[in-house]
Amino acid sequence: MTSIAFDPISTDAYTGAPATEKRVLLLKPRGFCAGVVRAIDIVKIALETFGAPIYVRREIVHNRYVVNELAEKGAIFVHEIDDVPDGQRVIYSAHGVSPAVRERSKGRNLRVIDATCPLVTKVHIEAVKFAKQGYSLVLVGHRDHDEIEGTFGEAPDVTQIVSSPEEVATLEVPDPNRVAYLTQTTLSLDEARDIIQALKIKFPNIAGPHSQDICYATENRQTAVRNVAHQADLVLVVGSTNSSNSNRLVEVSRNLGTIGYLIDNSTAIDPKWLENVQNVAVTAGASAPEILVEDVVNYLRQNGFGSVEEIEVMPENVRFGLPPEIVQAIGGAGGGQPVPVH
Ligand code: 0CH
Ligand code: SF4
Repeated sequence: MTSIAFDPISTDAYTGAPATEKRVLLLKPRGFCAGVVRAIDIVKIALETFGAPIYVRREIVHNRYVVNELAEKGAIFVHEIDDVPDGQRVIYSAHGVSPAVRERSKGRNLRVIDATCPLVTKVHIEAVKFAKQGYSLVLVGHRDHDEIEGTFGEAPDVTQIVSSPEEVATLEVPDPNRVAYLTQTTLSLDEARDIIQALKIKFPNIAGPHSQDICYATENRQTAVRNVAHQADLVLVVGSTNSSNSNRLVEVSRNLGTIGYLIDNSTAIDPKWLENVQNVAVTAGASAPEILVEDVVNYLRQNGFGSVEEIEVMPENVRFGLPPEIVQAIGGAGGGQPVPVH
C-alpha cells in the first residue's frame, strides 16, 4: 500500500506561500522514467560524440516536444531501416525492435546503437524463452504499437496478440496446456488484470512472467492518479497522443469518475475545462518532459490556481546504465544493465 505525503498546511510548492482556494495538485512520480532518460541521453551523447546526422528509427520516445528538440540538434527520425542511408549510424527507440529489424540493419551495414529500455528487453527475452520451450504465446497489448511490433517479432509464428478480455474467447492454440502470456510494459493495470484473468479461465495452466511485465514507471504513475483523483475535479495529463502510458493515466482518472484530458502543453487547455474547478491534478506520462509540466502549472497559476501542492505518492529512484556502444564511444565503464538506485 502506498502512502500519500500531503502537506497538512497547504503551502505553495514553489513559493512556500499559504495556499489560496484553487489548487494545483502536482502528482509525483510523474514524467520521465529511467528508460526515457536513458534513451534521450543516448541520442544526445551520440550527436555530441559522433556528430550529426544520427538516424533514429521511429520516435525515440512518444513525445512531440522531445522529438522536435532532438531533430533540431541533428537527429533524423525515420520510419524504417530502409530509410537510413547505407553505413550510417541508427538508434533503435526505447520501445524496442524485432529480430527482423536487427537483421535488416546488418544487411545494410548500419552502425546500430540500441536505446531499447532494459525492461522492454526483459519481455523480449521472456518471449524467446517461452517460444524455445514450445509454448504458444499470448501477447497482451495494443496492435500497431511500436513495442508490440518488436516483441511480437521475437516469435511471430507462435504469438497471438489480444487487446481485450473479449478477444481471449477467440484464441485457438495447438495445446491449451502449453500457453504463456506476456504483456506490453505500458498497459493499464486494471485492463491487463482483466485480460489475464480471462486468460487464466480459458487456459488454467497458462504460464506467465516471473514478475509482471508492466513496468514500475507505468504502475507508479497510475497509482499516483488512482490515489489522488478523488481529491480533484479535473486531471490533466501531459503527454502526446501516441503515448500509450500517458493515455492510460487519463483512463485511470476517467474510470474513477474524475474528468481527465491528455495535453501536449498548456496551449491544448480549453479554458472551459477550468470552469467551476477547484482542484486540478497535474501529472505527466513517462515520455513527457518536466518543462511542459512547468508550462501547464504556470498557465494554471495565471488562471486563478494560486496554490501548487506536490503530492508524492511513492518515491522513485531508478536509473539504467548506458548501452555498450555508447559507453565505448565515450571511453567510460558500465553497461546496459538496469541499475536501481535507492
Ligand atoms: O507509452 P508508450 O509505450 O507509447 O511510450 P512512450 O510514451 O514513449 O513512453 C516511454 C515508454 C517507452 C517503452 O516502454
Ligand atoms: Fe522502460 Fe517503463 Fe519507461 Fe517504458 S515506461 S521506457 S518500460 S521504464
